[in-house]
Amino acid sequence: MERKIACITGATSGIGKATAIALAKLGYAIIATGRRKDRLNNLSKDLPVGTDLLTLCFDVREREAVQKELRNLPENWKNIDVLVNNAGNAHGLDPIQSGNTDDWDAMMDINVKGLLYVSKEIMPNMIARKSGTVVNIGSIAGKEVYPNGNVYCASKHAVDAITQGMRMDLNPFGIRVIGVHPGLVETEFSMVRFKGDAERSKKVYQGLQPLTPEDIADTIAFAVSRPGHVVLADIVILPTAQASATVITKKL
Ligand code: NDP
Ligand code: 8X3
Repeated sequence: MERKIACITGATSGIGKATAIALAKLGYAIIATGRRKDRLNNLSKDLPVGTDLLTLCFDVREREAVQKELRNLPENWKNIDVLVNNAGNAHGLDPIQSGNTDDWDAMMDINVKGLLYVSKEIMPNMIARKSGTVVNIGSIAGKEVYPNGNVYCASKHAVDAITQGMRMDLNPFGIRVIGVHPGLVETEFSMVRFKGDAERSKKVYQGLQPLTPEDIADTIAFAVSRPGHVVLADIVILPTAQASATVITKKL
């Protein structure tokens, strides 16, 4: 197969790491990004033997760092075929009136602006080649709002809006834009949201069978491997125990 390149942001854990593995299994060369250098350095051990891997360590919030890393890709890594905008997280779960402004900044800066900064660097090459697939990881929180989810939900609603806008604006260039909106997936997500409170994080997934990062990665791999004339535009994926952002059946 002709060498194809997938760039996955936030590939150091959870959905991003599972997606790197799933796309590598499809034969993609992988650009994996994240802030934790040790995780990036160890990633190759979890990828299929022989995977062509380039790791880039940067914070998606830092516009200049994003530009520096992505504008200086080695020549044979410039033609990215698939971009998975996955880096993101929730910070806190508080009523709006007692929300922490640093948490608000983090969510808007990472989930929304970070996705834009990365996309801005990668879209021109796709446009020039009139080819490419962008997968934006939204959330059920981008389709519905739940109590105390306020700013996280706003950030993911913004991802949904940006995804729809990208699909329209990139349409003349034959670029596919896919929105993937998961419900509860057991990853490091809740540990980040609850700032390292392991007990509280575990409770989120107790009494139900949550999705695994591999469930989402399989879906992404399926979506990107459809024939070029097919775009799975908008995918909501929930665990069976979850009917909506707020309706969840737990057997405790
Ligand atoms: P994880 O916490 O396991 O992974 C988050 C990834 O994002 C890590 O690789 C992390 O890498 C990266 N990341 C976070 N902040 C930054 C930053 N500032 N700069 C660069 N990379 C960053 O969580 P998930 O795998 O669950 O989350 C992945 C995506 O899926 C997120 O967008 C999340 O909102 C979304 N999602 C998650 C759901 C869930 O229930 N888990 C459900 C719906 C959507 P590092 O720390 O090394 O920088
Ligand atoms: C993550 C899913 O419901 O915890 O986006 O917000 S939820």
